[in-house]
Amino acid sequence: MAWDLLLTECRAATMEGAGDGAGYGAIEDAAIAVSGARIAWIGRRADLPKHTAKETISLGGRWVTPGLIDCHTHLVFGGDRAQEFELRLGGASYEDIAKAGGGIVSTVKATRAASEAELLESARGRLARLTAEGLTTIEIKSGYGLDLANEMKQLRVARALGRDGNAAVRTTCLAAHALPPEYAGRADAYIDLVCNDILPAVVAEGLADAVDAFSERIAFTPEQTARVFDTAKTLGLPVKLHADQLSDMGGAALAARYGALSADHIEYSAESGIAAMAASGTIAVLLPGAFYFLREKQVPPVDLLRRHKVPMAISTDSNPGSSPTLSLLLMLNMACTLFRMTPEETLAGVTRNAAAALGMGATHGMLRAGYAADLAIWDIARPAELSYWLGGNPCAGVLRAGRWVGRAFQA
Ligand code: DI6
Ligand code: FE
Repeated sequence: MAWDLLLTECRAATMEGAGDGAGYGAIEDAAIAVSGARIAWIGRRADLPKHTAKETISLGGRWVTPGLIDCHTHLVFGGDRAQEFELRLGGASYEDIAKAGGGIVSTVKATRAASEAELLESARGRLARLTAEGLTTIEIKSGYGLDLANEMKQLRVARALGRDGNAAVRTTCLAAHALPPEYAGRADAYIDLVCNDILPAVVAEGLADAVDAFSERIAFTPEQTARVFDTAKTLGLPVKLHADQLSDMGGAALAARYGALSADHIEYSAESGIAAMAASGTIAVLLPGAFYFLREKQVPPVDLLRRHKVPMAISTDSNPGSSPTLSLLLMLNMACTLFRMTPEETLAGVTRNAAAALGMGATHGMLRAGYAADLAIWDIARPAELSYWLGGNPCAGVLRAGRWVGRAFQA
């Protein structure tokens, strides 16, 4: 066998079977061979077949995991919402602020006012913070444009970030995120615009890999959401849903009815919705940053998800209003402390299950021959450390599609 790169003397958390209580799929004293953009071989070093490698690097016992995957972000936006944070600390609720014309709509104003170059520069800086922590794949949503030109602008910026090559970028059109001010009192007319104009144009330009919506009292009804999903299906795109974040809207069941890739947040989902997700293969995406930052009290139904065997993903929900974070590792810690998840579940949540939430489970999220050579290398003694530290960054190197994106260790 002729390989481009051979990594030896490492410990691999392959994540095979992980999240099902099978451990991290760990291989002690492992070797990992890369050819081109893919993993060519992985196993115990003692079992290495006869080979040549253009380069061999000893990792000195470091741990290797799949590159981390953040499967739910709103990374491209203008402005910030620090002032709204102060209002909330003074007693106003997230919903109060949204109803008073602030909230998402204030970020819409700032995003519309920003040029494409400005949005690209600010999002690029944020993405660099995430990739420094071992991220190799990210999903980025629109939803702060809320008209044809500005939704397209946000999605073009997300695609441009993908062309930078440091992370694989999956884009999601979230035009049904909030009601733009010019449609006040005319939500159905705005949904007409989304279905008749925005989604078809976005698909024609190849700008979206999926469609999302926010079904909530302060956003869109289940009926309006269903119209958006029907259009997505007609256009051939998979769907995802911001479901039951602030109240039980039957969102989990609605997402399942459309075979959604994921239902996200789901703090308030009922057991019938969780059972429907299990039947449709819909992934639960849990977002502890938003839970923490909004001081939410209702914990997502983790025990029900376990009982119904719904795979759980963890994500930053990185956005200026409800989860202004640029640390996926911090979300692992919060998922353990706030949601009582195990470190193994949370690591599966940012690898294998996050890949599934993006429809990428056949190529990403595990260390396996044939899978993408997306690897994160860690200065840790055991995988649980990834959810243990509150801040700090033990990432020692990142390989993405077989190329070094960062490498901070001496071979
Ligand atoms: N739920 C969220 O947590 C984000 N979007 C959504 O539908 C928040 C977006 C924001 O407040 O700007
Ligand atoms: Fe979100």
